[in-house]
Amino acid sequence: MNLKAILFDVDGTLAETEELHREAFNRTFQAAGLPWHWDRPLYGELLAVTGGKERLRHFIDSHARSELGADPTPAIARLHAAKTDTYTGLVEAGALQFRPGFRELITAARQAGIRLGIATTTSLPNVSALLRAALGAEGERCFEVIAAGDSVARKKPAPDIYLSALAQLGLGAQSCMAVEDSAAGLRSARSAGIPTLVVRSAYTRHQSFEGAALVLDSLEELPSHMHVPSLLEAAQSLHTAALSSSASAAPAAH
Ligand code: XBP
Ligand code: MG
Repeated sequence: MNLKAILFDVDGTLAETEELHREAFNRTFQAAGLPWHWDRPLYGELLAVTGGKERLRHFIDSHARSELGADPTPAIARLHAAKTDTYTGLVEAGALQFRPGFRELITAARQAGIRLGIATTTSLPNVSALLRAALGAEGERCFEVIAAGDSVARKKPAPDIYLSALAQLGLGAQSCMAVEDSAAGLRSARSAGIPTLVVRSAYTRHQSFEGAALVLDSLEELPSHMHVPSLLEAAQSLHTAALSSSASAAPAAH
């Protein structure tokens, strides 16, 4: 089966975003007069909870239960909206760029008629700001589907966001490939049945990635791993290899 679409995660995959998310959370806490500061070790632990609102709720439940009263839900919504404004402002000011190879892969895939989608836990305004900053004013239009944030009931590691992207594309899982950076993202994509390339990021290098088609530290390593000259050919070869290894690993049909 040929590769028909590539589905990209955003945070950690297209760009190393998590330090900027952390900065935006901390600026928001300070502006709200809250005595909280998320340092790197703490944020590394908090990343186990995907989704900014969910992460905030988990932090409040585990570290700051008394500070927002009996029902923290309205405060979480306000804080998260302020954090999104801060984060998108920083992205628009040029704080992020794509990781090496992603722009090239996106360009080559578009030229070859391979469809592109996004499947992410992050909020839609964050995706839009990054795509515009990295790819120009028309950046969002490179992607036929942008499945993001609260558009599904369950965030990664549940498969919902990938299933939503597949449904919008009208494609089966095996004709696509996902690109992820985290164990939660890999689980989400694999639970949806999609062969997955992992490109580890700053906060995910220590995680384990059983079930990935391949694990790299940079997308630029992909062509040499697949013994082909270009990123797109490498993605296509990896997809073919992933399908044939999953077929050979499947129990024989009787
Ligand atoms: C990324 C996330 C996101 C961001 C924050 O996970 O968990 O929550 O950290 O974004 P993944 P919001 O890369 O697996 O999709 O604050 O907008 O939720
Ligand atoms: Mg990610």
